[in-house]
Formats: sequence, structure tokens, C-alpha cells
Amino acid sequence: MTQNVSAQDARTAPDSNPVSWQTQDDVLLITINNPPVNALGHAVRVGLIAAIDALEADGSVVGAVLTGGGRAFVAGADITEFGKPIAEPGLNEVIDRIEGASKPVVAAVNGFALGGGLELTLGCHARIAHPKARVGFPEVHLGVIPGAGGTQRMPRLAGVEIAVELSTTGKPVSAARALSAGIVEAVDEDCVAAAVARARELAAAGEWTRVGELPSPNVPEGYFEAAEAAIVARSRGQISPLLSLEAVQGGLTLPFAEGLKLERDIFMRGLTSDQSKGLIHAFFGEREVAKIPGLDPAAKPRDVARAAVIGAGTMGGGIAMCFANAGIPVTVVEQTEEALERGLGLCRKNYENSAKKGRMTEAQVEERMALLTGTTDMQTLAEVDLVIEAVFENMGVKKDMFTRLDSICKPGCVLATNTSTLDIDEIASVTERPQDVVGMHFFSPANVMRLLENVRGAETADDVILTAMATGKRLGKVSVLVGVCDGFVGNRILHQYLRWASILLEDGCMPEQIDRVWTEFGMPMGPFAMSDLAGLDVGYRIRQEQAATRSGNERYVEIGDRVVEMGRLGQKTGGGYFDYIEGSRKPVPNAEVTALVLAESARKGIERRDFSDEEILNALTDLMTNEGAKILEEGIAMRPVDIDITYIFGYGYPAFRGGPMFRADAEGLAASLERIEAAYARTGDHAWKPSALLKQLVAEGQTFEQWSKARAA
Ligand code: T1G
Repeated sequence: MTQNVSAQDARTAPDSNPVSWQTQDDVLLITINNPPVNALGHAVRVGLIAAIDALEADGSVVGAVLTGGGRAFVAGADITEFGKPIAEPGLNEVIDRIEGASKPVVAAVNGFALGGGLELTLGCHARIAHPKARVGFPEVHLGVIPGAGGTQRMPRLAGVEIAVELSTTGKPVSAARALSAGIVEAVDEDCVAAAVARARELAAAGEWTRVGELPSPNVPEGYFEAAEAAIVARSRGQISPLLSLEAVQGGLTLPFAEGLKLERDIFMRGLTSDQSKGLIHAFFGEREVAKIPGLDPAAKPRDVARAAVIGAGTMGGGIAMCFANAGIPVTVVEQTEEALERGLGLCRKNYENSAKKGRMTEAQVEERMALLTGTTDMQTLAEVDLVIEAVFENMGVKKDMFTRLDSICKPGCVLATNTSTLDIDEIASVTERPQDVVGMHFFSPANVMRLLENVRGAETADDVILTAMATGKRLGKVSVLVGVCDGFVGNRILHQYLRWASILLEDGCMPEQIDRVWTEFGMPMGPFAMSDLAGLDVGYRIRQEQAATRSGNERYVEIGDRVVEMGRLGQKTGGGYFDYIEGSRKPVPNAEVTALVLAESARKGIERRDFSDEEILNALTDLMTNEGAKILEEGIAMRPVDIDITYIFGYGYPAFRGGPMFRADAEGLAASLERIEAAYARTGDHAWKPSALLKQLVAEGQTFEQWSKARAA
């Protein structure tokens, strides 16, 4: 659909149009203005066609420059249009119009050009980027592939390797890398001016490159086989990276137009897959969890110009690095100079390792370390805006610390605890300012794991909640707000399926079978290998502490205790449930542990039986569903998506499954409830006591998603 526009109209676009154009002497400057990220929604596509019409119609202009308004060039197709009938013109038609234009069009890549945004630049006849621009094909993170020519044009322009790297990893690259890869031909602070000059140059030369007309590149022998093997090894069952590879490989031997058709077919296979639905849910979920309904609209986050971390152990050191990485000066407090030196030394070692891997420069290492100030003097905390306590996980120790912080810290300072299990309200009760106390539960290693579980106490003030959430965003974390209960959201659910995994050992399974089922499901590692990594002594000590209060009728498996008592503490001792060969993290079954499992069943008179993989998977995921439903019932999590995002970013739950609650909806709550009720009838175990909410939803034929939407309405 083209708009017939008069010469006058050609000069300026209609106001409502998110695409504007104006002439700069003899070049038309076309700007996409569709905040917040210039997504290529229908109005933008219509506007781009109109702009090219204007270019063609205006005899006084020799070429055009295409750029984006604000911080983005274009962040891609409009994901909110996915799954809906695409209104014409489609993106391919827009790009064909640009590529086929009778005058040169140069892309001035002023910010990120992602997905359809990068494809748009490939339709242009030259590309010039701002030094801060980043370009990439993140489509695989949505379960699809570049669907507007990216898998066909990129290989022709810059070669197969970069095309495969961008379209299968989804990771954007810097302007400098795009230049060295041949994606852009120049990097310039004033990329618009440089692009205007380039458009004039091409017009004067009277010829320019149409990427779609370039020949297919050669491919090194065995390249695709090696690429496929590498993708399979890292994508843990996600299919979209393989779909991208198939499109790039398939298009190389086809005429361009045929290649576009192939790409379209493969794109639709991705888009209609369950994995894509899970990934799109995770994309929007990551953004939704940042929105906290029900807070005082007048509340604002408090300023955090200076932070402090109490404790320079593994967690404290990692948390301090997060602040330094975000450019926020942070004071690290320890009891002794030795402990301080050890803690800060570990931070420096981590940074130097990153520098060795080329992830940062030596100068950046020094910059970060300069933001870390060590002290053993708590009085130095009198002026900080936020303190995060990361001391030993013991209520008495924490209460002592908060009593001291209450007397030292200035009014308005946010007092946060990194506890992973203890009652925030009890900790807050020793202060005169429980409204300033909040949980900020980081995951280990804190400088790597993206999840931050912020825990609101009974008296935590709204602006303190907002401060914790805003701080999480500044630290590059995905923050989820949860309520106070044992283990909050993540560990509470983890405890249930870890416990049942041990019960399955007694009933007939072996650690390697359960771990294989869990990794084939897409988890980074199985329950037993994960326990070995964390160290079995941690759980052993907690179980010993809980022994006195553990109820007699709760089924308790002692296999884990016996393994520890065999001196097998996990990876750190070369063996736990599994053996770990020197230098390898690969879990290998151990004959003594196998014998121990068989002996424990016999000792308890349990007749072992075979379990199918499906039975094991259902048991672990049904427990997540049931416990998740109880957490929603109790309001510990506000929405099912909060649980989904917690598991995807904190426990490596495969994003292509959308998260435990999203998957439960997709698999069908009725079948899950039936299995849960049967397990409860069979075992009487509290973990299987069906959630009232789950029963209600099944009775009403609702999903968690529908229930959550109805509540938010
Ligand atoms: N479509 C629709 N909405 C989008 C969007 C998009 N592509 N990208 C972002 N948003 C919304 C987002 O939901 C949020 O909304 C707001 O913009 C700010 O985003 C044919 C088919 C660009 C790096 O996968 O990675 O092109 O929550 O909070 O942290 O081949 O957004 O405020 O209501 O994330 O500064 C491929 C997705 C699409 C990029 C900016 N593109 N976006 O991050 O802001 S598929 C992508 C991002 C495609 C073609 C195919 C990030 C960002 P709200 P934000 P940010």
C-alpha cells in the first residue's frame, strides 16, 4: 500500500505519524520516533513507506538518511503484535522498498539496532554507527529467528560466521565489533552527519550496494556441523538457535527470494512453537515484575549515592562488586583486617579474571576497586544511604547487627538484610525503624546471578520497597518483590522438590536418573549435582539444627546425612552424591553412594520400584505447581509471573518453558491436581496437600494467568 503524496506533502510527514522526515539541503532525513524503543509497529511501517514515497517524489533530494529518535535506532518488530494477523505493509515489504529505492538510503545507527531494526539497516545501502550503538539479532530469545531478511542478507554482507553468531546467540555486539565484522562501514560520534555525507557520496557515484544482490559467501568445510554441535551443547533444549542456523545454512544455496521464503517458513515454525510462547511470556514477565501494584502513588525511591555491605564473605564480596559495577561507591565492613583483606582480595581476583578473559580492561579493574572501601569501623556507616547486611545466617547474629546499625545509621538510611531464610520482621523488631528494614536476597555468585528477591516486611515502607526495586535495576538485576515466609519464594519451592527428590531415592531412583530427567527438562543441573556444588555440609548443618523441631510424622530421608558423614561434602571434597574427577565438574555416579541408597531403602523396609522419567518429572514439577499455588494463596508472591521470573533468573529454569506457573497452565492444572491429590492420598505428606487455590482454579476451569489478570483488573 503506497500513499500518493504531493511534493509539498513529501517534505514533512503527518503529525500522527511516528516517522518524520525533513530535508537537509539535498538529503532527506527520516527519523523513527516511536517511544520507548522505536519498535516497528504498523504505524511505523506505514510511515516508512510514506517516507520512501516522499524520497522518490522529491526531485530536490538525492538520497536519504534513516535514523531513530531518542536512545534507540530500532529495537525490532513490535513484539506485542506477535500472534496477531500482521497488518500490511509487512516489514519485508518496507525493507524491499528501501533496498529497491532509486536513491541511496544510509542508516545512521544512533543506538541499539536489534532484530527487525538491524534488518532495516541491512535494507539500506550503507550503515554508519554511533560509538555507543549496539547491533544484534535477539529473536532467538523470543523463540523465533530474524524474520525480515536478517538470515539472508547478513551472510551476504558480513559472512556466515557473524550471521550465525548473531542469530544463534542473540547477543548484541558493539559498534566497534560491527565495524570490524563489516556490518557497518564507519563509526562516528555524529553518525547522522556522516550518513548525510555518505548518501551524497553514493548519489554522486550513482551506484550503491543492495545487500540482497550480493553473492552468497563461501563456507569453511564442516562449519555448520561444528556450529550445530556447539549450539546443541549450550542451548539446553531450546530450539530457536537451531532454527536460525537452518535458515542461514539453507539460504546459502538458494536464490535470494527463495531464501526469504525459507526464512519466513522457519520463522513461523518458531513463532507457533510452545517454546516461543514461554519465551515471550518471560520477556514481558521480566518487565512486569518491576511494576508493584498497590503502593502509594506518591511514594518515590530514596536516593542511594553511597552504599555499604556488612560482611566480605562470598555473598558480601559479590554484592559489593555489584555496586562497584554500577559505579556506586560502597563501604565493605568486616570484623578483622584479615577478613577484610581476604574479602577485598577475592573481589580483585574476580575482576582480574574478567580482565584476563577480555571482559574488562586493567583500568576498569582499578576503577571498580577504587569504589570499594574496606573498614572494620562500623561508625563509618553514619552517612551511607543503604546498608546490606550479609553476615552469618543466624538470627542472634543478625539481630545484634541490626541493633548496632539502628544506632549508627542516619535517619532515612535503608537497612537491608541478605538473609535467605530468616524472618525479616523478627530482624526488624530490634530496630526503632522497622519501616526502613527490607530483605534484599541476592543469589550466589551475587555479582553474576541476575535475580534479586526483595522481601517486604510487615512494616516496610512503600518508598523503601521502591528503593530496593530501583537499586536492583541500577545493579542490572531482575528484582522480584516477595513476602516473608520460610525460604521466601525461590528457596521455599526448591526445598519442596529437593526433599521429594531425596524421597524418590529411597523409593527406587538413583541420583543420576533424577538429575538426568531434570537436565533433559532444561535445568542447568539436577537436584543432587546442585547440592554437591552448594556443599552438602550447609544443608546438613541446617537439618541438624532443625532436628529438634522436625515433626515425627514428616517423612525424613537420611541418605544426605549419611553421605556427609562419609566425608563427602560435594564438589569441594571431590565427591558428594557424585564423584568429580580432578578439574572436571561432570558428576559421575559413585558405587558407595549407590550402595548407601539401596541400604537405606532396605533399612527402612522400603520395597524399591522403577520410576519412569515422566513420573519423576511430574513429581518435581507438580510440587512446584502446588507450592507455587500456596505461595500465591498466601500473597507471598503477588502474581504467578513473579514465581516464573524468580525461577528463570534465580534457578536457571528454562525460559522456553515460561516458568513453573506458566508451564503448569500450559500442561493443564486439572491433570496436575489429579496427580497431587493421588500423591496426597497415597502419602499423606504435607508437601502434597493440595493448594486450595489450585483446587478452586480447576473447579472454575481457570488458569493461574486468568486468575491473576482477573485480580489485577
Ligand atoms: N516490541 C514491543 N515492546 C517493546 C520492544 C519490542 N521489540 N522492546 C521493548 N519493548 C517495551 C518493553 O516491554 C517495555 O515496556 C519498554 O519497551 C522498555 O523496554 C522480524 C520478529 C531494547 C534492550 O527482542 O531487549 O524484530 O514495560 O524496559 O531495559 O526479525 O527492551 O515499559 O511497558 O526492556 O532499556 C527483536 C527487545 C524483536 C528486543 C531496551 N527485538 N527489547 O531495554 O527497556 S523480534 C528484541 C529489549 C523481531 C524481526 C523479529 C529491550 C531493549 P514497558 P525495557 P531497556
